[in-house]
Amino acid sequence: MRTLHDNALGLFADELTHLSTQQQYQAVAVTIKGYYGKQWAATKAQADAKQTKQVYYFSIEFMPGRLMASNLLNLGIKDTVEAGLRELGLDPAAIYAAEVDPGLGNGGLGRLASAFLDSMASVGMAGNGNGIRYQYGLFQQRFVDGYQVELPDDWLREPNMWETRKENRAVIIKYGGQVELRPRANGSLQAIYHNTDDVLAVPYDTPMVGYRTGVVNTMRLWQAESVPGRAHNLADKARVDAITQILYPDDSDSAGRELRLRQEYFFVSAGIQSIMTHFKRFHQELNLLPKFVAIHINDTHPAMAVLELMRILLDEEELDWDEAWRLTVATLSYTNHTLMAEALETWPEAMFAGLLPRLYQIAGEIDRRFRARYRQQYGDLLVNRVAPLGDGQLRMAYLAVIGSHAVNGVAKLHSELLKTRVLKDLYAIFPERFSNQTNGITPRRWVQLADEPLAQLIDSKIGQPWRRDPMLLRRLSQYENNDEFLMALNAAKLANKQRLAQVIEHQLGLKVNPQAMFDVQIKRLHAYKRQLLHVFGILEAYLALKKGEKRPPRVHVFGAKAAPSYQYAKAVIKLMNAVADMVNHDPAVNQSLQVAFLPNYGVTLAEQIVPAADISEQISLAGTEASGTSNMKLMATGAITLATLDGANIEIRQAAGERAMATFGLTSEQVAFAQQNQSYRAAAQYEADPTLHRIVDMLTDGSIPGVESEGRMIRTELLDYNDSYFVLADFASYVAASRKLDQLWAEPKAWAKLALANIAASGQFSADFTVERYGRDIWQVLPSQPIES
Ligand code: GL7
Repeated sequence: MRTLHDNALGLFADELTHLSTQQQYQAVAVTIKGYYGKQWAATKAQADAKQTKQVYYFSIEFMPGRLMASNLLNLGIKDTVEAGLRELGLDPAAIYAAEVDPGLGNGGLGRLASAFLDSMASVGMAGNGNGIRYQYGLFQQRFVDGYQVELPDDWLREPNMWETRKENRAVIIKYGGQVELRPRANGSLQAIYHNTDDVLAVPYDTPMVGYRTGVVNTMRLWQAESVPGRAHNLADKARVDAITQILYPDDSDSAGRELRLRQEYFFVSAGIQSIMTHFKRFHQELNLLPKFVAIHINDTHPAMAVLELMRILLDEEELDWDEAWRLTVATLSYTNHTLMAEALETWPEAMFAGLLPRLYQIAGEIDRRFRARYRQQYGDLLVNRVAPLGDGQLRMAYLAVIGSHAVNGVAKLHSELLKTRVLKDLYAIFPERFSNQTNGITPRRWVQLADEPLAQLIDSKIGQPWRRDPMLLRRLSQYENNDEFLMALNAAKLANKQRLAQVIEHQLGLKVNPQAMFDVQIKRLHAYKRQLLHVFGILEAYLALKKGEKRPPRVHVFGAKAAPSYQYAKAVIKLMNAVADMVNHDPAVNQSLQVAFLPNYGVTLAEQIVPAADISEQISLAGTEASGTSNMKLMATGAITLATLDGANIEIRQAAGERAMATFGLTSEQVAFAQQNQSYRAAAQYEADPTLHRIVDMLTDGSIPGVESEGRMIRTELLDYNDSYFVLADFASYVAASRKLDQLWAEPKAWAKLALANIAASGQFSADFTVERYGRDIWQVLPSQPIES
């Protein structure tokens, strides 16, 4: 700990114990950097020396979460450092809590990207992140009078201790202007740009420390700055800075705005330029590019990688079209993350051509060749539907499929629906490109760090090897009839619930009963995820309790942000808070029913909620949630899933066993059938079920104070617009499944046995396995040797 004292003095010219917790955090961070700095350099040196193939994961979002505890765990020095800190009279937990959580993403998609970086380092794969260093992350959510209020997330106000600015690796990004094509001596065309608007992209590198592998990979985030000497006034500078100032707070929907297009080109062009520079330091032959480089397009936002790589190979490397195209397709791969049609990004041709004229020309040529190549065989109609240009738009998802050698969905059902619905026509042309790669999570963050009581219990029974290989959790099955173990499992859960109860009391001033069943739904607020169905379940219990029925006590815990412009989602938030108020203040029910809606859901809050959950609500309308990943985190810490047969829920049920999950609701086939035949009548459900009738009426008859306009909006969606997400259709079976869990709760050992079945089966959802499958099926990259340092 000598270095820690020196670092404190060096940074702040004061003794460690005199510093603020934030300053202590910074001193500890600098000390930790000393541990991994060598490994980081060695990882790069070994990759260069051995020429290992590099994966570049292009993602417009990353949500790494706080990194201090995770870095210590992965370096294998967490216990030692914590003991040292305590000896100095410092509190490790308080120091960890001083770190800001970089919320550079909206939800599951961004979190998955970060899990993959952690996993690639942890299986020894050479994996790099490429994204944007937003000055402001996803908004901070507050509730005022039950309404969502958004505050800016000024996450860089305190210094970011992990990143390193690499000014010497900055590149220039060109927007706008005109392109002139001049014939070269060899007959190819030279592109000359006039009057472009140039912006400097400066990389900031953050280490991704592997779990006890010695591997330290890099997440590279780019920041926009004026090219030195070229900003003529403050307005110029402000326009440039705006490019990386804010994260678009839209979940799934494409943000049809020019600034978003600028952001996308910014990190795609910067990333590809830096990849090419690095590649060319070692190789003269461009045809080796796919042998040493894999570029992954994470969802549609970086799809213009197809155009940018073509531009560089054609214009800068002077390859002919066919060779450039062959290399581009062989280097790129694409993951689709959603079934929401509105999220298949498209750009108006005029806007795209104005901002990126050369890329637009290349898109036109890809479109022309695609049509010429496939028209005969597949017919004009099909080709028109999926060509890169159509209806005056550039269709980025189609471009991504056409320009990649591999395309995947993120759970079995989702990948099937891509083939049969969303990307059906392109599947007809390129069937060999399609595969499934079910999502994963990092059990290090969610079990080892967030759920220490469980992790220690597991260690005490099967030792520590599961920490490296989570498939070994299967060995816990031998305790399924061991009463002592089952009671210990319940005790570990109770400890986590007590901790969450403190958070709830601190944040909401609400005292909840830790002995109650904790029923958790944590995810973005979206109509298809059906938080409304959960609210209806709460109202069902409320009415039953009011009538004097007995129910085992439940605490409903929510976390959810709504996109600021998504009015329906915001109305549901207001309703949730109003129902919480009504229930929590009603002495006739609040011994058995409580609702805690914690504001500002994100990675850090999830770390407190996940281990405390008894029930995991995964209740999206079947056929709408691509995969989900909170479902995996929650099962890994022993929650029992209350679920529709959607996304990865289906695979979780297969893994844990049918009995270990409470399922309900229409299947995706039934939903599709009802939609095709327009056979669903929401009003008929409302008329037929008196409880449902009563609940829907409560929205507007004043029973729930303060939701007049929101209640009307929701009622209109349900009855006048025929309930787009089948909430009323699934209500009865949802309540029945939930009531079964009430019965199970009465038998703590039976409950613990099912929790155990989930924990023991959770290993297969480690993202380590997911990235290994991507490596084998898509990137042609093997997990490699530990670093020799
Ligand atoms: C999402 C999906 O909605 C979610 O089901 C999936 O688990 C996640 C990661 O693959 O990707 N797609 C998307 O646009 N967001 C998601 O979370 C924001």
